[in-house]
Amino acid sequence: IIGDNTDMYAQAYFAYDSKKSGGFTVSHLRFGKAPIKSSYLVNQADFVACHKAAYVQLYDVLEGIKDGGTFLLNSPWETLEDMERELPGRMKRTIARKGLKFYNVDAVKLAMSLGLGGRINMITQTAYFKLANVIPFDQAVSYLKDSIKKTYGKKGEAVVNMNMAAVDKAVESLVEIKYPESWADAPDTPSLYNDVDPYIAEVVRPILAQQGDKLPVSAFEPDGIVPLGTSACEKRGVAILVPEWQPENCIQCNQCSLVCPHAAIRPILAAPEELEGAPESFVTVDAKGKGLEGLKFRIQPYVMDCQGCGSCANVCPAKEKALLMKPLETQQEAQVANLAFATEHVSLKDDVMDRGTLKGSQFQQPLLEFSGACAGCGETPYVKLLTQLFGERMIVANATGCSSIWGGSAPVTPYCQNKDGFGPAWGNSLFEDAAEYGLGMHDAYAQRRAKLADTVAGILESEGLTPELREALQGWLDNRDDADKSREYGEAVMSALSEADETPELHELWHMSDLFTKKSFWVFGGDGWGYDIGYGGLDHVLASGADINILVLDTEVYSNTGGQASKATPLGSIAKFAAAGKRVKKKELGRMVMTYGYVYVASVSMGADMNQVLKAFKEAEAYKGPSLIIAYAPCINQGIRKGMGKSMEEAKLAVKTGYWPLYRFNPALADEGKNPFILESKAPDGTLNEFLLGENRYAQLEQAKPEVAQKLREEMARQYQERYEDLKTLSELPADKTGGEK
Ligand SMILES: Cc1ncc(C[n+]2csc(CCOP(=O)(O)OP(=O)(O)O)c2C)c(N)n1
Ligand code: SF4
Ligand code: SF4
Ligand code: SF4
Repeated sequence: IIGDNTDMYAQAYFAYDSKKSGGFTVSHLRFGKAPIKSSYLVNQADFVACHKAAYVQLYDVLEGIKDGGTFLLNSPWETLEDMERELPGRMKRTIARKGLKFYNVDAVKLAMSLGLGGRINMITQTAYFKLANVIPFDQAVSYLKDSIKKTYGKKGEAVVNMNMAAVDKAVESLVEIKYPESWADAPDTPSLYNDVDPYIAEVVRPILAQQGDKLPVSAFEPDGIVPLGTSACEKRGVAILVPEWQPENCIQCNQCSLVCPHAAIRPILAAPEELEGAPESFVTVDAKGKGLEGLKFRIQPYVMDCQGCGSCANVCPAKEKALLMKPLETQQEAQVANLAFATEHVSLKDDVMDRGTLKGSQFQQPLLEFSGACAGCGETPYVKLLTQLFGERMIVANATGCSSIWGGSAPVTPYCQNKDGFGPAWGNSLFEDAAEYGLGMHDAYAQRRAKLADTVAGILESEGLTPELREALQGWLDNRDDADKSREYGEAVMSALSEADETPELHELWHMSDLFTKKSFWVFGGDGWGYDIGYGGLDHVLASGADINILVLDTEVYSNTGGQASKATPLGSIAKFAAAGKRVKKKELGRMVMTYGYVYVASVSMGADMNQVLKAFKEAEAYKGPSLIIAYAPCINQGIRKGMGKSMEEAKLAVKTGYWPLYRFNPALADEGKNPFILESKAPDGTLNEFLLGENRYAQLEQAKPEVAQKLREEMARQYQERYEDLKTLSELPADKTGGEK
């Protein structure tokens, strides 16, 4: 606005942390009468705005503000009393010592009241123009309104009107905070964190606070090794609304926990004696279900890790919702204390229920937690579930893409370990080579385990072994390809070894102990990887026959780089490089791969059928050969109009309308004389149009080119009906005509 409507020169840069949307962003804006020839970030500012209340604690947002500058805060704190209580001492001192003009706007409250949810940008921009006085305010308002029409016009009139109202009302919400001089000597506020681990205190915390550039090289380990599970220290506290559990309504299905993209809501099972001394608000009910007799049940929200998407509450199937979204500040104190109590006093009960069931899987510790994914992300719930099923023996090769960013970006890692120190071993190489990278890991392990088997066989030929050790070694040799038994016999070998006399062979065995348990090999990536850039490798690995599992997280665009079209982008969808709607249909990766006959293939959608996802994951893992699972993953790039909190509902609609088919192709069934192909979705229900118009990627074409959109939609409906009929025919073929073989 300034660059286009004044005679001033303007320049803007953005600096981000490594989180996906919802992370920390600084917009550096510089303008003036003289041409701008430098390309530096702003480090001395006249005006600083902080748009998230939680950031006053996490960052030194006033670093570099000029004497007499202006500070605009968006927070629910409107009075001096609120500010006295909430602002850290360091911030108060800067405000007073630099004589800042200090304003607050409760933009969230206003945005909520206008139906804008957490979208506060028009309110804060208006407040900026009011305070900064760069352009006469009336003119600024009219420029803002023009920009609204330009930016949001395609999203429909309702969105435009809400944003117009935001501009009109913003100034009413602006209050000046008259602070006392005594703030100049405000004492330091105690740190929010009690970090005992020096790596967290000395490396992670400064990087999280955007002070990483100031760390000396010597702060890092020379070998580059970093601890795991460090996302747990973040406690970002960025959700506006968080779930509150209503125990009386809960049917204990654990679906909330399954769908949470951030592992920020979990069921807890407690023995009555563990509840002694529990806080009053640590409410529990009798646990329901076989194997849970005598235990108490509770749903525990992790409110400081929650991203506020609302997916848990939306998916809750209880007759009266058992989760209600409430402002963070109403929940924080009690739930932080409840979580601390649970962590310290209640043990994890992961052996009371079959971990392969929906409910039982959620009593397992997720070994992916608090990742940097966007609120409501459709990718993370799949991977989190995999870690609950196989995490302690998973080896993961991750393609570059969102999953490598939310899965492993400095300074924290969301992959963690269980109480015995086991968890997914995870690596990211390149965008284009994840499958080959995974195959390399697989082959290296195969080679090393073959060596272990030789060593064990050699030892078994020797004399003088204790009966326990002999039995354990033989048991391992006979069951080394069975996940549970290989671990059990491996543990038996280890305990028998500790009693045995040390010989060079037994010593060697000791050093190979990480190989006893059969590993579970996984390759993860998005559709840009799996359908396009990594496709050659994916095909090669599937064709190799190796026992390796590939999960394609299909957001139908290259999500990490902002939504470019891939071969998975469907006909009629707008994407970058397909601005006028894609004119060719989506590549049918699953059907192509099924032609091999010996590859396990599944197409799944968590929001549509959670149990089918579980079945596919378990079958793929158990299948002694290559597997491919293609998972429908809602994403912010799709522009779901109901919001990302409804991503599970959207994924359900995708299946009902015939847009996304559900099936499993299990070659192991062919060995039993059965048809390996099982179609698990019904015929398109005729509501495809409603589904498509609920997502900007389709609705925008309707607005821009209604006739083209209409034609493409008709073509889509025809194609999806035809695909359904093809799949139905395949599912009804006699077993020997389906091509499934090992
Ligand atoms: C060879 C190569 N080209 C381009 C990139 C830039 N790049 C990084 S992630 C990404 C998009 C990944 O999209 P997708 O595989 O669909 O995964 P998603 O982000 O959707 O999970 C691109 C283009 C890269 N890292 N390497
Ligand atoms: S609101 Fe979203 S992030 Fe928070 S607990 Fe629910 S599902 Fe998880
Ligand atoms: S989804 Fe609802 S009913 Fe099910 S466990 Fe969670 S809170 Fe309870
Ligand atoms: S897949 Fe989409 S929603 Fe998930 S982290 Fe990436 S951009 Fe965000």
